[in-house]
Amino acid sequence: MLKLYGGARSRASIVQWYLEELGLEYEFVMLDFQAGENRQEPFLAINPMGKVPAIVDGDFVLWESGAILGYLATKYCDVTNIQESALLDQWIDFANSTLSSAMAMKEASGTSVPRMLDGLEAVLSKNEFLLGEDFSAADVAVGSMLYYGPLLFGLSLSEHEAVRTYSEKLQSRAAFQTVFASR
Ligand SMILES: N[C@@H](CCC(=O)N[C@@H](CS)C(=O)NCC(=O)O)C(=O)O
Repeated sequence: MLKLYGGARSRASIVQWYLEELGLEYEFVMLDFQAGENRQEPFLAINPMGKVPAIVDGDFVLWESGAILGYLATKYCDVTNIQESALLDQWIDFANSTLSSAMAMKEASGTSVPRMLDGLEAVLSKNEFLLGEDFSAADVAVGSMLYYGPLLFGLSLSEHEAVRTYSEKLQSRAAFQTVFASR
């Protein structure tokens, strides 16, 4: 069975949300950060960076939440089309690099994040989900940032109606509730 390594209130929730969406069986291995379990063996053999999330799927080991989302989508949603796969990567990179770092930096109160929300607003005014009509790993990646943004960085979605509605819709999904409501 696939093992997901995480900690209390960690980005492992992003991967766990997608595992729940896919209806996969998995074991959640909770590391005790206070005790430094993530910085010691045996976990360092799984992720030498000492960070979660990480997964072990059979004899395959992978870390970085974005890479894990891409792997799960490819493996369990039969993403065989190279362009669909590239679009997934595009949104996952946008969420985990561009949007995430802009939110975490002081510029969050400047123009960069509002401009990104404008871009999202344009996409979500036309499509229900980021890749069109169907929910995908792209929505997990971006939806997670839209959840963490207001919670951790004071991000406001009040001037972006389509983004706010999209975010609320994602957060009402059963799989999201299963993971985040208990945290
Ligand atoms: N870009 C990485 C970030 C991973 C990360 O920073 N994880 C944090 C928890 S949210 C962690 O493991 N921190 C423990 C530490 O650095 O000691 C990802 O998305 O997987």
